[in-house]
Amino acid sequence: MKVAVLGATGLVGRQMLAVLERRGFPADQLVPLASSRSAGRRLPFRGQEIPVREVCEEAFEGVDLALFSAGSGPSRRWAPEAARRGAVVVDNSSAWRMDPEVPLVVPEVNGEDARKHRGIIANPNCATIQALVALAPLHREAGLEYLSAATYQSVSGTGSVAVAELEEGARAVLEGREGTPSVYPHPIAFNLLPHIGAFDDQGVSEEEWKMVRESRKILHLPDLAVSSTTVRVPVFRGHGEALVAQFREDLSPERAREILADAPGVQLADDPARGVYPLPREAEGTDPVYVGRIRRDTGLPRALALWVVSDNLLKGAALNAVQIAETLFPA
Ligand code: 11C
Repeated sequence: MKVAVLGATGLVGRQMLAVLERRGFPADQLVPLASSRSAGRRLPFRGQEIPVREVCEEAFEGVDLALFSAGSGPSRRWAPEAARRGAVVVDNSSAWRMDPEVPLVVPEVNGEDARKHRGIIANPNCATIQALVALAPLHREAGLEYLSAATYQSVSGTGSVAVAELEEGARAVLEGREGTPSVYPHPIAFNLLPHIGAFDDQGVSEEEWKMVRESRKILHLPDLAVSSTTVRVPVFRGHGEALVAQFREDLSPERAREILADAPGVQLADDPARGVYPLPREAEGTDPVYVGRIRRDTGLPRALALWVVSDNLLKGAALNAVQIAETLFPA
């Protein structure tokens, strides 16, 4: 089997290679692809250094699986081309997510949707994935009616330039210098930016709409009520989310813990009296969606509050994409 990775030199692309290798994905040949800027670089895979090729139409010839993480523009340009040549594309950008012909898949939640693909499958936004891995098992038990999500999203969600901006910004503050932000509209170090993606004329950000629309599509709940405020925080890796979920049936925190203890992809970290709750620095580099601080919501009836953390580059991106591919190409 021939596997191409477009955007292979980016933060997520490099994780895709690492996850393919770590999980023993049955690839006979790997073709890392990128723009002309990165072509010629070499990337490690299974003990070898594989040269990165510039993406072009012919690069998809004979490819069975193409993992894309190069942004929406390249995805719009190349995904139909790769699919036309017979590849299944798992695309990590937002380009195809809301296309009714394209399944949007979190394997633990709606893995069966992947089989309905017509050549392209969309990988959801990181913040949506981790919320739904935690909520879907509770929804199956009690029927989700309303979700409120306040997110705390790390700078690696923006890319390596933002990671460098946080590093340099933190150094600048500690040395008493003025930092000059270029990626974000304000300094991110020692700050909180309630601004991820552009705002619409109602004041809702693109990231907030992703939480709303993607959750509805993945859960097959087109009318689900979702409120969201998405915030960029000065953390390198790992997104946190404060969720309030209201259900049709009453669901106790004890029952929710029982369900989540056996839920695929979930790791409970819920003993707050002993200081045990999910933390981005503990989640970094690991696969699970960590769930803790499970309690009855103090404001709404039949509602639970939860704190959910996961590595946005792994379950939020590369790992979920490879898991989708595994459902179609089992080892
Ligand atoms: C962030 N969630 O943390 C974004 C990154 O639609 O896949 C991924 C953007 C997307 O900024």
